[in-house]
Amino acid sequence: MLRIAIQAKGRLNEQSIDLLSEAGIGVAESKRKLISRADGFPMEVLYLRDDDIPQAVAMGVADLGIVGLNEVAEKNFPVERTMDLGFGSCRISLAVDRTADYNGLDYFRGKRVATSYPNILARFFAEKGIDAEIHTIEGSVEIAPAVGMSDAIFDIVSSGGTLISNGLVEVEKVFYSEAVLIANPELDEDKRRETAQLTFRFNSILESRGMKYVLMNLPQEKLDEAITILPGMRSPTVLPLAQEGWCSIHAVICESQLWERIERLKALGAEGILVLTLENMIR
Ligand code: PRT
Ligand code: ZN
Repeated sequence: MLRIAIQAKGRLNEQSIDLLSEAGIGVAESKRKLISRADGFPMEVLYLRDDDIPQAVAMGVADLGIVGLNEVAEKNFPVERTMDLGFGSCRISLAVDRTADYNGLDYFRGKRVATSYPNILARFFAEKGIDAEIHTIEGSVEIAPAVGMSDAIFDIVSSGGTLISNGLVEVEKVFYSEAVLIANPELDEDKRRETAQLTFRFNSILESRGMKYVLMNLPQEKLDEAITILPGMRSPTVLPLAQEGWCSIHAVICESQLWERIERLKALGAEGILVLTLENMIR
């Protein structure tokens, strides 16, 4: 039986539980428990602080983990990055006071930079040949320059709102992160098979995101033209209608192309167009 570590509370908790649940795996939301048994899959769920997940997976306390790539890269424990999960996107950036005269990376020479990601920052500065003082602080990194603790910060940025409200400006985007599925590198054969079942479900969920299932009625004589407009997993499905000369056509369309395709199909005479949300796409 697999044991997966997820964040007990915080930004990745809810989306981790949602992804498991979409994959047919029921997970208790009780945040007071350390561990619980999942429904619908041979799995136990371990609720941890995100900082502890890479180590728990490296040590085999958990077989799998869902955690930000930033934590994996910072901690540098030996774990396999099995799959990118498409949520929790952010970047870790260098930011300086809005009024600073920033002129490129050389600005940081001899400067004090506050961060909760000293290893990622040290690797970046070493690669660029910049000699700076890295100050590790745990929380509220963004206030460090205002209270005189540092000249700059290296912190997670998502919308950029936190930087602006602290009078800072993002000057270098260093590391891009999203939630990832990590695995202990020494899983036995049974656990590898179960992990493959899990990633198969996750992949079909991620692939279906942004896809729509479209049904419409179309005059039979326009069918060939409609097929050139509609993609499909193989080709669109076409069914006869009781009314002579008409057919029903079904296809999967990427959300970004949806309206453009529908306008072209309407121009061909398509009627009764239904657009449905796709839950899974199994190739
Ligand atoms: O208690 P525990 O240790 O488990 O949680 P935590 O407080 O350490 O982490 P948490 O829940 O804040 O974040 C978990 C993970 O979410 C991070 O490791 C990232 O992988 C991811 N993530 C995505 C973010 C953000 N977006 C984010 N915006 N983590 C933090 N932030 C913070 C950031 O530190 C800054 O203070 O949000 C602020 C910036 O946001 P904007 O939108 O104002 O730019
Ligand atoms: Zn944390």
